[in-house]
Amino acid sequence: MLFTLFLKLILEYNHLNMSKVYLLLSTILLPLIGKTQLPEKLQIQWVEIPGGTFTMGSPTIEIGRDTDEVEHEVVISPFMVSKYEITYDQFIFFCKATGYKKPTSEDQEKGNHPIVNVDWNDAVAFSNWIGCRLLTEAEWEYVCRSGTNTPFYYGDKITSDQVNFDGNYPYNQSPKSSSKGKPVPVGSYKPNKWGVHDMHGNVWEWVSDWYAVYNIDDRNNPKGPQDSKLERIGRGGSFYEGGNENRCADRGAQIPTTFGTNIGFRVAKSL
Ligand SMILES: [Ca+2]
Ligand SMILES: [Ca+2]
Repeated sequence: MLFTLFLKLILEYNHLNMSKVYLLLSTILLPLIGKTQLPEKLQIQWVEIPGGTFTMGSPTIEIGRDTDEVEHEVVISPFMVSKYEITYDQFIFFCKATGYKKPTSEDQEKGNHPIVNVDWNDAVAFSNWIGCRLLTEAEWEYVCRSGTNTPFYYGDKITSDQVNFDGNYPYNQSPKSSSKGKPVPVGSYKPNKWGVHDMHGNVWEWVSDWYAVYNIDDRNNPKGPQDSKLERIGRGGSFYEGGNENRCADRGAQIPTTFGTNIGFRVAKSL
């Protein structure tokens, strides 16, 4: 309550962008007023990810790849990842608890559908509030692959029975399949080998890195470039894209203030 009042006062007197002010203040003030919690029924469900080494990127022979997917070896420390994309109910609880601006609910299905229409700053603000963080891009791909090295964790093909993607644009000469044309409730499809759902499709997931050419010498838990670049990264494709963009290695780049009905996020925490 104290935090919300303070935030509103600052905004009213300075006419500032709420996302940026919240980001700044949340890191300073939230530790002072105690950690805030989601209620029991909205708690994040966590999956523990083992540490390991994997090849990030795609082989040059992979169908549909882009040149920004240069293969390189990366070492990842163990961490926790949310089993599902963050949902509408989880994000709106955060908005109500803090006074944070609600994303537009036009074109948004509620309940345990993934939250959409959130920009990168919104995703970071939520993550800060629950004492978590976004995944790094390398962590994201490591979780998606879950020990596999194929274009998808299912192998080299997907259908719309496996992934919420636009099956009108199939991958690798697979037969066409249907398109739902919208997000579905999180966890509607089978999880990957590590028990994590919707890493392919449903909604794009913001990760923490700036977009740049991979620094293949940055091998241990890479966090991407530290100096400010233009775009942040989303991973995993969505209901709106065909097979190519739903591959493990595909990299989506958007300016951080981008939002849309096909962009959400999931969260991580270090062990
Ligand atoms: Ca997803
Ligand atoms: Ca791409």
